[in-house]
Amino acid sequence: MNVTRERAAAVLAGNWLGASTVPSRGLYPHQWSWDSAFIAFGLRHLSPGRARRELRTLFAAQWADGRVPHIVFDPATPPEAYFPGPSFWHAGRTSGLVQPPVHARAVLAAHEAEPDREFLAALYPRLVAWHGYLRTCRDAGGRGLVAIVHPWESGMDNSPAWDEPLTRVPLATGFVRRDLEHGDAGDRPSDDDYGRYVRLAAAYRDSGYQDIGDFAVEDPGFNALLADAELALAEIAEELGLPSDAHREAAARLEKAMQETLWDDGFFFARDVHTGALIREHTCAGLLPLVLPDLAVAPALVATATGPRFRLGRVHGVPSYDLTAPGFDPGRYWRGPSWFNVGWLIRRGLLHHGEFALAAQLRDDLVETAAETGFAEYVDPLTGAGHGTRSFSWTAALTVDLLS
Ligand code: 2M8
Repeated sequence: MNVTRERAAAVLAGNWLGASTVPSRGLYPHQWSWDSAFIAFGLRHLSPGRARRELRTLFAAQWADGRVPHIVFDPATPPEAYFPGPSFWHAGRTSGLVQPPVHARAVLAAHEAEPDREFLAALYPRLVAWHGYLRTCRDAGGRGLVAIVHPWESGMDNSPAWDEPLTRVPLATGFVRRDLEHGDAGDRPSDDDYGRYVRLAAAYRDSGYQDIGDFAVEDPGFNALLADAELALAEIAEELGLPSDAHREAAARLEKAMQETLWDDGFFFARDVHTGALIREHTCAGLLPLVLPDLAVAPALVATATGPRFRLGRVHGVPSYDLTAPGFDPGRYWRGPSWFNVGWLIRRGLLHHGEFALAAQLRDDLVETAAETGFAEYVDPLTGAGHGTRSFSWTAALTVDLLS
């Protein structure tokens, strides 16, 4: 076995709780939704049974309305280990927010690693309900696109694209940030960001997790991943001998709506649902539609990715934010650093669109950077230096996948 793969497997073993994996032992001591999907992509090569278990555990916490919660709290972990913990959410063992829907692809990949019809049949209706919740309850703009109601739902918490819509949200005070006990303040979101996150989450909680509040944004990353997930669901349906047209049509509708309403000047931008305006920040979320195999504008989007804003192929990974923007910060969370899940997704997109040399280069860089940084949470795109926590699960899992 390759040494890096062995080290990555050890990280995943160390972060395994028995039925799910924590993103990291100190900073994120519970189960996170999209982390678990990325983790399953790696686990399937090491232990397909553990990959299935990871996903089953997450979906066991699915709400009756179909939403898959963004955090499932581990009952054995002290509640004060993470803020906001279980008592904040008033939602039993879970939070009430969601995260990008990468799960259908992960379920399909786990099945492909070791076919298990019972697993597939059990997860299929849950995935249908999950996507159904997003498409119906979250179409706040009426454009056929999902709106996220909190920056945490994008998975890219302090993305510069959220700065403008967040100006409407007052600051909460009187809480203690547990994240700063584990992370360097310069690598994490600011106190002002946190104040707004907490206020927004509390307002959503107090509405019974129903009302679209001050923050509602159509994120191209989230919507592209949902379209891709619908395509994966179509494949799952076919595998089960069920009709799949509705899933392919849902994917096509999402792609059309993104193309018609979020695409401008060679890029996919987020839209602020309250103002109706595009948020003209170039973040890595706008590159994620590359995961869609029949994306007509792929050549133009690849040109943006390889151009001065992202310099794909000439920096480490895929920068989370425009390298030419005055606010670009190579070490601060989602405001510049390269994240491994994004690099892994973009590599898949490059393969779809015939960019084989660039995809191979990105793969080699991701594996090398992951190994050199001890599976860092994110890295400086200009130097490759690690930032955030180390022994981070999705970095390790996606490295296993790239090496398998
Ligand atoms: C980060 O988000 C959480 C809140 O959900 C946090 O900052 O505490 C993000 O990077 C998110 O994408 C990720 O899923 C989560 C756990 O790794 O951490």
